[in-house]
Amino acid sequence: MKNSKISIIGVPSDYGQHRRGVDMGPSAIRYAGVVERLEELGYEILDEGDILLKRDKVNKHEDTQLKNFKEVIEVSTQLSDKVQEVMTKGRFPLVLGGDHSIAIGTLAGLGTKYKNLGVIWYDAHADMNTPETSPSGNIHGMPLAISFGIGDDRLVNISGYGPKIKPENIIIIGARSVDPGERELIKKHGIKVYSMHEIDRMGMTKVIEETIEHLKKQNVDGVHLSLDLDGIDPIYTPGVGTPVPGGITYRESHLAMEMLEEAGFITSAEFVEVNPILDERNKTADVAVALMGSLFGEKLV
Ligand code: NNH
Ligand code: MN
Ligand code: MN
Ligand code: MN
Repeated sequence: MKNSKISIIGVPSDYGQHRRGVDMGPSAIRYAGVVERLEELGYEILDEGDILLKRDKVNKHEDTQLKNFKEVIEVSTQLSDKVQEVMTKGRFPLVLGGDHSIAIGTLAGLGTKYKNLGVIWYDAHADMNTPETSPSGNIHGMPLAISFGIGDDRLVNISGYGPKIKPENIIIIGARSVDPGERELIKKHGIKVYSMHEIDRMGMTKVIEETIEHLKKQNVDGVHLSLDLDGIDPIYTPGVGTPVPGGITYRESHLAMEMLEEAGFITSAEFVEVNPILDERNKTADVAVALMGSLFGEKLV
């Protein structure tokens, strides 16, 4: 990674979905040794601690059917500010979730600096539902659509502007559970998707080569990796709220991270959906940290 200074931002939010425990994700990832692992690679790590959440979960639906709407707005706004602060200090934002709704805040922060940001969405899901198409009312199924301008206006305009990213700069990798409304948005906006079919068929090497090529052609001024641990097969990462079988393997994921590191263009990252309550002996957090190792340049020899 070009930037040798990393700031870790914990976001213990479970507001974007209905299963408790994912709020303990940042703790589990710290326990799995993220700071030591990255320091070992020569980075200067600053753990910024966690975004403070008021735990008085009211669960009022107000004028929307979206779950914990007010809380998600609050977390997103705080996180956006924190990401901006970290970038002002010239540091690499490494965000630890928390459920994937936190990406709304991460991207809101990043978008203040990067006007043509590339986004790699490593996930079993497309996270492109809207209040109208969502099967669950869970905001963690919506952050990608929200960030390119589709969804509840108040979420689209977090930090006072929106959209944050362009659909042509998005690449989804690992999709295998896509809802009908999401499929329509993918078609309508021409979002680039490497589903499990393409990964099986082309191999991860080609998938990442094309990803890098595409983002370079788009002339992006930064690349954000948003990695949902459920993108990986639940054999390796069982501690997630919505596991989907038939996912990306451990080895393929390492290869992907290593190739992204070699490309040298990742400017921020987030690792989300680690839920230690659903996990087996912190396996999922361990995988998250191992993948961070590869993303930040760990080499065997
Ligand atoms: N698509 C479903 C929904 O909108 C599930 C989303 N779950 C995720 N997304 N974990 O990454 O509720
Ligand atoms: Mn997700
Ligand atoms: Mn997912
Ligand atoms: Mn490796």
